[in-house]
Amino acid sequence: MRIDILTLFPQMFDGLLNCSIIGRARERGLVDIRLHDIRGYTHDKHHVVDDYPYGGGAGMVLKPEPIFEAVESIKSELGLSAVPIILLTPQGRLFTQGTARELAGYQHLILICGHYEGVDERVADHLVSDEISIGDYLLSGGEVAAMAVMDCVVRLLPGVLGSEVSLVEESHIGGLLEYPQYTRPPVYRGLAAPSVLLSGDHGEIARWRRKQSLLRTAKRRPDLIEKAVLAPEDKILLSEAFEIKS
Ligand code: 6GU
Repeated sequence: MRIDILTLFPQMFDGLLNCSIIGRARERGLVDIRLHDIRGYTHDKHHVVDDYPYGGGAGMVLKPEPIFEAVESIKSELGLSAVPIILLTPQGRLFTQGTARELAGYQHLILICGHYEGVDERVADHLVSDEISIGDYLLSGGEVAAMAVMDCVVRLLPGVLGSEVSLVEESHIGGLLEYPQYTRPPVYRGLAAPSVLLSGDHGEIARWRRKQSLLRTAKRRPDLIEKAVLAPEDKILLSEAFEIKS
């Protein structure tokens, strides 16, 4: 996959691009990530990228010209292939694991990081194919959101993770929160890991984990429990737990 990122702050991506999963995926040629400084597509002496909002009000708005020209330059380099052009903005549709899976199916993505009070709406209306937000809170710019989207997408690309890890991600968890994990030592500062995990009884371990996932999800994320596909045993388990507690 190739990912082109348009940003006013390309240096913000240095760490992410060179470490961990993304760093390794790039080294192995599984993803080609290119940064473009929006300022490089201005033509005036001072490389101005923003201007006052029409109609007045606080803050500055990103001008359309450098963004249109940057996207057109990337597209002309690539020929006619259909590529999603995604604007990262708090006004976008909410990014989920489903969105990540959808985006991982493309050969190429273009991500545009918004900044200041916003981006001239003609970019959203006539240049981009999608607008994405990563959640209901305000970041100072789209860069952190672009990094989150890119991280989620890259780890789904074939060959980036071991196959056993990706299978767990897709099927086992199934819309529930993860169960708690423990490792050695068995007792740390008097705190024991759950004995069932050291029992060697794989059936018991699987039941314990399922129960932990269900209870933790019901408690912390009732919105996810409502959407989850639950087996009859899951429902019995949940109703018992909540009868005892209430
Ligand atoms: Cl994509 N941008 C900004 N500025 N804030 C956000 C966001 C994006 N997603 C959540 N908050």
